[in-house]
Amino acid sequence: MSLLNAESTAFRAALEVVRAVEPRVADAIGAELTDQRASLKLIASENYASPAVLLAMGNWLSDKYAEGTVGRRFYAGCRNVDTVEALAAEHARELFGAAHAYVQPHSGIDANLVAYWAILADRVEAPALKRAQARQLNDLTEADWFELRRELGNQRMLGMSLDSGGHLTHGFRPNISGKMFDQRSYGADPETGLIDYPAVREAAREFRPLILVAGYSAYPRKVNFRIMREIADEVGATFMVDMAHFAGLVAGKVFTGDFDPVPHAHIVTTTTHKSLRGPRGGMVLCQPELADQVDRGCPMVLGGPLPQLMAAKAVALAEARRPDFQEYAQRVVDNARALAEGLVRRGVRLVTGGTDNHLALLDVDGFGLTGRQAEQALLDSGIVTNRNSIPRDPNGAWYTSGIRVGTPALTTRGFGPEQMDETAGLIHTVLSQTRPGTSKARYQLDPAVADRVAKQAAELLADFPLYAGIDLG
Ligand code: DSN
Repeated sequence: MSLLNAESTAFRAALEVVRAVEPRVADAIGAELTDQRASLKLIASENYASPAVLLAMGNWLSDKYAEGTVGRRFYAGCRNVDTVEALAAEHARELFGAAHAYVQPHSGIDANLVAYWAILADRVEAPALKRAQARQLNDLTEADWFELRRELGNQRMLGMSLDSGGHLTHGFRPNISGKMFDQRSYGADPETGLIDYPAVREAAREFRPLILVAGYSAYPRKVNFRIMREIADEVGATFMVDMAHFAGLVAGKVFTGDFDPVPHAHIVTTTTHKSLRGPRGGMVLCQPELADQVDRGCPMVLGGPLPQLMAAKAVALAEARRPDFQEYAQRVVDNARALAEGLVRRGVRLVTGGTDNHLALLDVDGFGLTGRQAEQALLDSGIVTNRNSIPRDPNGAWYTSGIRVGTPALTTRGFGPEQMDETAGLIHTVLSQTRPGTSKARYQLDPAVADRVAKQAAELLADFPLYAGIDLG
């Protein structure tokens, strides 16, 4: 049986088995494939994992508890979990040139919490913490906990501001990190949208953070991690990089030298499902001195590891070590540039004027629209994006004035610069034909225009079948 036939057989059989118990779940899984095939997916944080990655998740590894780390588990019978966890960590170390890899985090937030805890435990002189680590957590008294909170609380974190493209988990209020840390933000230059390194240095000198965080979810440029590390060293901060968005570009050797965070940061966190194209999940890479604390992630911060996810991470990381992944990563960036240039040529304003990573941030204020109106109008037209704040956003974080677009998914699908330019044309058509309505959420778009664009999007997609080997019948 050819590999393509095997994929089709495997997914068909799996759905048949699910259908026998709860057909509505089987239907939803099938419908999701139909939806994903039919839309122009430009969400910068999404991708399409390979059939091998998807299949590695759906099996009996899921049935196993495995708190602890490889060879040191709180449960018996973990030898196969040890195998997949060790393989995933080995692939991660080799791929990124990291001294240590911890592959248990279930998500990016979890990975960041593991990292924050490891840094606190490593850096903060906290006798109560040392006592806590020497004993079972259950044995700690209320007084112990009080002392611990007093010692660890209110440490300082300096991270990128949300409206410059930073992430909630970098010390912002809607996330626990905003309660754990006294946070201050560095922003991008309001005129250029670019990180202002001298301003970051000044903020760090004044604030003297314990942790300097770099990384973003909506910044369309490269970050110079060598400079950021120099700043961290100058003020005695631990330098952490959250590379969730661009891990695939690091893995694919597009971001090298000053732009590769791994040699510069003390600790690097990531998700595995964005540009890295693996299963949903997280991961931490670190220098040897933090490894012991990072490995305490479960049970200190995380619930039991998900062995089926670690298996899928091992498969995805093995894929990312192949030469064709480097070609993929380069195409992601080339495609983003083509998309950005196509938008700018048609008169769309982009934050920073362009991109040198996998994403671009459109300022839709020029069309008289909020991000929310633009997002919905694009969705009506078969184009899936998400609204996003832009620097000095007049519409706040809910309605926003921006639309974020990214190329990892469509690049996996096979799109090249020519298709990205056509995509830019479709986006421009929708934005220029949409009129604001009576509220920041309402808008008017002639359904005939939306239908025409959706049809053009479908024609564009027809040449690039998604999961070509899978026919659910
Ligand atoms: N939700 C992710 C994104 O869309 O960028 C980040 O956590």
